[in-house]
This record gives sequence, C-alpha cells and structure tokens, in this order.
Amino acid sequence: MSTTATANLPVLYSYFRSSCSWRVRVALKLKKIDHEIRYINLLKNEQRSEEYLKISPFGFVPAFVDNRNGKTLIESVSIMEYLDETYPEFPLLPKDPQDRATVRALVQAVAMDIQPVTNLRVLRYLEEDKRSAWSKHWSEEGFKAIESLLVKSAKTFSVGDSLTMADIVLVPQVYNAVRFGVDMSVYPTVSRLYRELSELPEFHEAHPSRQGDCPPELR
Ligand SMILES: N[C@@H](CCC(=O)N[C@@H](CS)C(=O)NCC(=O)O)C(=O)O
Repeated sequence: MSTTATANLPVLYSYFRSSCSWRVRVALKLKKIDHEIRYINLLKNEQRSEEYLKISPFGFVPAFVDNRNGKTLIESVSIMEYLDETYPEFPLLPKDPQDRATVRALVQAVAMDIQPVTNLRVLRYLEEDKRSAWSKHWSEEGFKAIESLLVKSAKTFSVGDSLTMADIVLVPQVYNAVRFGVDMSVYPTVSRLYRELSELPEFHEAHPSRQGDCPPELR
C-alpha cells in the first residue's frame, strides 16, 4: 500500500461489504471516473495495520487517493462531495437549496445515525449474542424516520426526480438492514426506491457480490 497513487488512476480503498465504500463506488461509476480499487480486508483487520492507519487514521474504509494531486481523502460523504465539486458530470446534489437540505438530511440520517452504531468495531465491542438484535434495532429506528421523510420528498428518486447522494447512501444501508434481519416491507417507500435503484447498472456493478474481494461463495 502507498499513501499516494502510483498509477495514473485514482485509487479507492474498499471492502466488498462496506456500505461506506459502496457509496463511493456508486459515485465513481455515476461520474464515469476510471479508478483502481485496493482491497482492505476488514475481517482480517487490515484496516488497523500500521500502513493503512497512515492512509486513514480512524482505520476505516473507504479512502480515496486523487491521482491529479496525490492527496488522500477519507470519509465517504466528504469524498462524494469532493468528487461532486471536482467532477461536475452527473451532479449528486440538487441545485435548489431546499432540496439540497433534504438530501443532506437523508444522507446524515444514514451516515451519522444508522451506520456508525452498526459498524464492525461497535459490533465487535458488544457480546456476540447481542450484536444481531442491536443492529436490527438501530436500523429499524433509523428507517422508520427515513420512511416518513421519503414519503414527503420522493418521486422517481429519494428527493424529486434526480438521483442524488440520498439514493447513493440508501441502497447499501438497506442491504445491510436486510442482512440484519429487518423486515423492510414495513417501509414501502424505502423498499420501492431500493428495488428500483438496485436495477441501475451503477448500483448493480458496485454491489458487494460484484467486487473482486468478494469470496466466491457470496457471489
Ligand atoms: N464515517 C465514515 C465511516 C467509515 C466506516 O465506518 N467504514 C467501515 C466499513 S462501512 C469500516 O471501515 N469499519 C472498520 C471497523 O469498524 O473496524 C465514512 O463515512 O467513511
């Protein structure tokens, strides 16, 4: 591993099942940015290696190295915002300030309220037999609120008729909720968006099962 891109392509540090990495994988695809992926195996604790902590001091994926300046970025939402500001093709935020605020509220609900409490290091801190109920509980709490926001904001996509970051963060988090045993049918708007977004090639290609580090039995 290196802290700067050695090839001509930007580099994404990713793990196939990481919802936060999946977000950036989709953003890169929507913006048609060619990139290299380097795999960090979270189950083998590669995110805690001395070498990787120099890239991401929190020991999280994703991290992104911009080949244009060799700089490393961390935090999936700020990586997406950076990509949006520096690669204008396929804007990920709406122009209207009210809609932007709604997109950001939905993004934060997932990225700050659900994902952090169901993250691997938090689950590992809990006793093993408590982990599943914990993840399910916090996912249900979050999606209950997200459903009521989406009922007001969604049309074709989460906010109106343009695909935004709100959609990008939604799909991986629903995928995780399903893994945690959440019954998503009680959130009809979330479920409809998940189904329709999952069919788009950018989401499909960025799916965990399509990643080079996905074990054969999960493909
Ligand atoms: N706020 C960070 C969270 C990143 C994060 O939690 N990544 C998870 C995978 S989705 C991770 O690397 N977990 C490793 C661990 O918990 O040890 C972001 O949005 O990028």
